[in-house]
Amino acid sequence: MPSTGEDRYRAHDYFGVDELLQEDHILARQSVRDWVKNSVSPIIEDYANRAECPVHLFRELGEIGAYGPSIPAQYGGGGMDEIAYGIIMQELERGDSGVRSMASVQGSLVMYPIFRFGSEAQKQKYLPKLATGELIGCFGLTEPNHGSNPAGMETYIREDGDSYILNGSKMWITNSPIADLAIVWARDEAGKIRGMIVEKDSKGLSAPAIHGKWSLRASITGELVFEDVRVPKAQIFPDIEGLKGPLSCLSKARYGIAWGAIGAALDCYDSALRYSIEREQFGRPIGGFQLIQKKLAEMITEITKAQLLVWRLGSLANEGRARPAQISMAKRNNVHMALEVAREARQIHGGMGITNEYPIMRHMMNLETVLTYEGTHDIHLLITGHDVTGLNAFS
Ligand code: TGC
Ligand code: FAD
Repeated sequence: MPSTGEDRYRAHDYFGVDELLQEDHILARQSVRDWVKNSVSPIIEDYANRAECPVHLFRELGEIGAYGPSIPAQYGGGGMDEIAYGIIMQELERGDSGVRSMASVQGSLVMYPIFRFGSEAQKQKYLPKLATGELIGCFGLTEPNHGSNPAGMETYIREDGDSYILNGSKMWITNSPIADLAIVWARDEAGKIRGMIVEKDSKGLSAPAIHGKWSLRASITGELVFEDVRVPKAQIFPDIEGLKGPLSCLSKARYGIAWGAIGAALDCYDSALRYSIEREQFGRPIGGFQLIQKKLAEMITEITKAQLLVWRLGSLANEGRARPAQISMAKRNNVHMALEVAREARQIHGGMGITNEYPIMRHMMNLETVLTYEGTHDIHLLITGHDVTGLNAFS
């Protein structure tokens, strides 16, 4: 069995997907992997334990090009393809789902809508500073009474001269208490969903933190409360109306999560494999017992299937052919797979598996959120159900 460093990583590439990667994919993966090893892994258990967000990482994530890897370089993005974007998310989530969330929200839910739907002035003003992490953004879609069904949103805008007046609230918003700006989705007087960039110092805007999370503890989550917030018309996205706007952003982020979850699974698998060789019971390594081998064999089988799924999805995305329903299937499958791998890895570690000597419980708890946000496990199942039957379970 490969014993150290890169050998171990190669052992995780069971079907040789690496041979399908380009040089820039490998380079991006290596540089993010190195950064995670040096800047995330040594501190993350402590931050998660204290339920504190390592905010200093926002700038560093900008330096390694983790924000908007597939957004064109002229706007500060990485100018890379969708597979590079996925691989970067995988390596970040190998460190922690909350760190991957920092990058997902900034790149896919804040930079992407500005790039895709914003005016040229909005792009010039915000994208370069978001790309470096000088500005931090958040994405407000979910409301206290409308999670899985954002079409029911109650947050609204009404016209007032050169501005709109925004009222309502958003719930469970990653980064909101520390964000400089929020992408907010609200209904206009005609009932259409509009997107806008709301700056944090706007009068009437507050962003209280949500406390008491047992999951994604190194990520900060909060509300967005709007009380007669004046939003200049120049801050509205000119090029999009309707739920398609926010859902397109979700497609982008869900794609990254499908890759990212593999990183969490690999970290759990790697730890379990190593432990199974080192830990002896009944006079021999526990990895020699058939029941432990069954767990490990099933873990790497499921990881490999997930790798092949995102590889193909990435190829389709590069051709602009990845359908939302395919992205839903990959997000659902891969996150569930990672959670199952974490649970099996926890068992292989025995009692040690519940401690923060190992990353397993942190990944497992994080993945409970990942299973729910960006569309719950069951909502993605229903999206597949709709796709294959043509019958919509939502209406
Ligand atoms: P429906 O009628 O199906 O669609 C309305 C319009 O949107 C289009 N569309 C999409 N476009 C792009 N990507 C997608 N994934 C799309 N899904 C739908 C659709 O074609 C249609 O376009 P048009 O031109 O005909 O108007 O809408 P529905 O109201 O029936 O909703 C369906 C449903 C339930 C699947 C949708 O509402 C949904 O996905 N719900 C889940 C909500 C969700 O995922 N929320 C996530 C909030 S953000 C978050 O969690 C961030 S976590 C951040 C972190 O990483 O920390
Ligand atoms: P609900 O929609 O109330 O669902 C509750 C349960 O009912 C789920 O099991 C669901 O699957 C099930 N259910 C709902 N409808 C149906 C149906 N039709 N058929 C069968 N079952 C159904 N949102 C943002 O906008 N921005 C963010 O940055 C963001 N970050 C988040 C960070 C964290 C840590 C968390 C936990 C959430 C975040 N979210 C964010 C919100 C997230 O997207 C929602 O929690 C998620 O979409 C589910 O909504 P809900 O929690 O209101 O659950």
